[in-house]
Amino acid sequence: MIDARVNEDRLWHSHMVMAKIGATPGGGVGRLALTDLDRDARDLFVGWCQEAGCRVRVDRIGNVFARRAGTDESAAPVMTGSHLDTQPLGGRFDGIFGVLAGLEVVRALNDAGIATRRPLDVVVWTDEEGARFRSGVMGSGVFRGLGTLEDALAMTDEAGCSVGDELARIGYAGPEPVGGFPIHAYFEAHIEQGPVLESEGIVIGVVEGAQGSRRFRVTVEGEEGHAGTLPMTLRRDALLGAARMIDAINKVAFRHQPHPVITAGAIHVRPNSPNTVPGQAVFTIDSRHPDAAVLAAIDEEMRAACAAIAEAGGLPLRIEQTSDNQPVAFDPRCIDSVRNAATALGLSHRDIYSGAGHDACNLSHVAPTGMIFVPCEKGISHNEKENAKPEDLAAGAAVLMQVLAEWAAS
Ligand code: HGY
Ligand code: MN
Ligand code: MN
Repeated sequence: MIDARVNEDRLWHSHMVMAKIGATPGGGVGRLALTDLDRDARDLFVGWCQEAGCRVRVDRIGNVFARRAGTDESAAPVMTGSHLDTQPLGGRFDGIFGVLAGLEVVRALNDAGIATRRPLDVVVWTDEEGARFRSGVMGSGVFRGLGTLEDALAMTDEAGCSVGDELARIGYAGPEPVGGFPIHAYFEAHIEQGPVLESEGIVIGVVEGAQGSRRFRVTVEGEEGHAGTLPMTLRRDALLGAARMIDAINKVAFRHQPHPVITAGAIHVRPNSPNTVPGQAVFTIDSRHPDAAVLAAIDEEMRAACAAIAEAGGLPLRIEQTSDNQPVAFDPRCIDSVRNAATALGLSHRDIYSGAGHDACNLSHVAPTGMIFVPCEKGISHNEKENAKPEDLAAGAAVLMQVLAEWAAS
């Protein structure tokens, strides 16, 4: 064990200062990727890291790397991090804890005057949530070679703003190539975003892996018409069709045991007027399951269900898959490191599987990867009420410090 101590108050205070950027009336945070608010959060993080003696570099997809030098600068770095972008009505800890826990490790090692052989990188990955640009885990995805940099830079939001233009506008279109360098190990600390740890009174989740997820954009074409004069029998109502499809995919989820989680989270209607029969509806599907084969089978069932409704209603249908994240199993050596660190620190812990996706899922394709979970209140996340305890965040950061130090010495 290294003789350094995490500062609980400093870690909590950093969260509260960061939470002011994009604070929402309901006590949460709304900080969409590559907005001015995301820029302000990145700038705050970069300033803190520079104060802590880190050298900061930015790659071409906007990933930010704050490096604490090691005694052997030629050695492949040990890496930690997460994301600072949030859901539109998100919380103060999802992603942010992983970034600030990494910074706290740097600060605590500095306080203790401890040098590591390997450099330590604390990373902010671009657009993990995919709430604005619809893919999700974008920065870490390009970093590991999932999709091309050009395609990611060309992605646009609903207003037609591209990732490339927004990166340039906020000053985070970095010069560094994306990925392509060796990483000795990657560890990410994150709130569980589920109820298990809190309900069992356990502080540390030793994360074994994460379920797979696929996202789709479904476009249903109908025909605009007058709400007062177009007879019900002559309508091609795109929103009604979409509603029936959403109900059908929800039923697909319950047909599979243990059923997956399928969500239609966003919808847009054209022209979106109370007295015009909708001519077009576009909605998203987020489908997840721990088993890749079941995920694929669910995909087929959903497509068939939507096609049957489209056929019956005379509603031309287009289903585009916008992401495909396979289930991942983290490296057993990293899982053991997390479990051993929790044990050495005398912290209650249990193995756990992640229902949420994380940047660590991408990093697991290019480095030995592990994750550390801490409880969040009632398991609530992607919600302004998301909350965590200072002592749990500190415990997670302490485990993170031990595993990073272990791997930085190996
Ligand atoms: O959606 C997810 O799983 C992550 O919280 N972005
Ligand atoms: Mn997250
Ligand atoms: Mn999230």
